[in-house]
Amino acid sequence: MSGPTYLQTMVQWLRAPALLSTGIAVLASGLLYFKQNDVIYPRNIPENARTEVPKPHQFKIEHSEELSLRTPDEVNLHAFLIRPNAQHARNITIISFHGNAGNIGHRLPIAKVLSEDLGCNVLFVEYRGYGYSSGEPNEKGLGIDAQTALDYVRNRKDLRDTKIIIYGQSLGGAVAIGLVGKNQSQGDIAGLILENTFMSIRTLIPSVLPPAKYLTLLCHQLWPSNDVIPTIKKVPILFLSGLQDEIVPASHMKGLYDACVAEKKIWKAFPEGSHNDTIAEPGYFDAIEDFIVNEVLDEGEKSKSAL
Ligand SMILES: *[C@@H]1O[C@H](CO)[C@@H](O)[C@H](O)[C@H]1NC(C)=O
Ligand SMILES: *[C@@H]1O[C@H](CO)[C@@H](O)[C@H](O)[C@H]1NC(C)=O
Ligand SMILES: CC(=O)N[C@H]1CO[C@H](CO)[C@@H](O)[C@@H]1O
Repeated sequence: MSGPTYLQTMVQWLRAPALLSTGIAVLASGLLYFKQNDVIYPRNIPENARTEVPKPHQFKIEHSEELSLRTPDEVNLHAFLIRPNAQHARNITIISFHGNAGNIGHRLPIAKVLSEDLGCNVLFVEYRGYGYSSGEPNEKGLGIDAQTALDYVRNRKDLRDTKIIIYGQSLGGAVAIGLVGKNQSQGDIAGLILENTFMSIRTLIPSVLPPAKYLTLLCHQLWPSNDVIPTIKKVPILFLSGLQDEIVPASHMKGLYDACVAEKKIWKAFPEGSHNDTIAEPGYFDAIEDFIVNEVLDEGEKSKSAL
């Protein structure tokens, strides 16, 4: 793997800011209804997250394009498309939805491994209000952003005949589940990968902070993944769960797994993985590669190994 050093650096960064956990405390301490978008979408953490988005060349990523995707409601989404070397390329495009802080540049080490080591095209999209994207984040808007990213891949000549995998970490898992739930009927979404995501925001609040239980009704950003996941039938799903997750208890991933009735569902737990660093646990990318080879590619495509 070419990416471990970058991944370690990325994990160091992810450890620094206080993310959802402090967010929940703020939520509970009364700022509640009007401030919850700032809490659930801390797009200004770290401090320079809206002004400095690291570029692919800083991670020695060779093939990349910087894109601006226009949504139907006229928001400009900043995105990177990372391509594998032609001789290693697989017939796959991964659309990645990020967690709730930072920007896509901070997560480029992940794209590097997925493209260079696993041979996939990778589209990293920055939600509205994050990084260089315009607009303000909210549940409805992020749903439009996700749809815009998928439609972009579906309409782009050199990507539209690839198999699409939707990959979401933490908040991005909820975005990914919502998108696949709405768009599975066309049959071009070949896989869904979820990492350390929650069953819903309302169920997350009491498990993180029991006294806040009664506050959950004031929560207007719902992200009801537990209701949507049972509607996904034909798309294979990989669940990557860090059992030491201190922000989203691992019981949420297990709950989603249990609620899942997809024809293929794969469970992969990382006993030492916490919310931020499961990505750097041994076997993480192997699990993704196994999923791609066993559940996503057609028989004829399997022999063309990317490695
Ligand atoms: C992950 O990030 C959270 C929030 O910033 C922090 O509280 C926690 O200590 C981090 N976890 C690890 C294992 O570094
Ligand atoms: C890539 O996958 C698509 C969608 O399954 C399929 O139609 C196409 O034939 C595949 N292309 C190659 C070169 O294997
Ligand atoms: C093919 C398909 O199912 N597309 C749908 C994806 O979801 C959007 C938003 O709900 C619909 O407008 C599309 O028809």
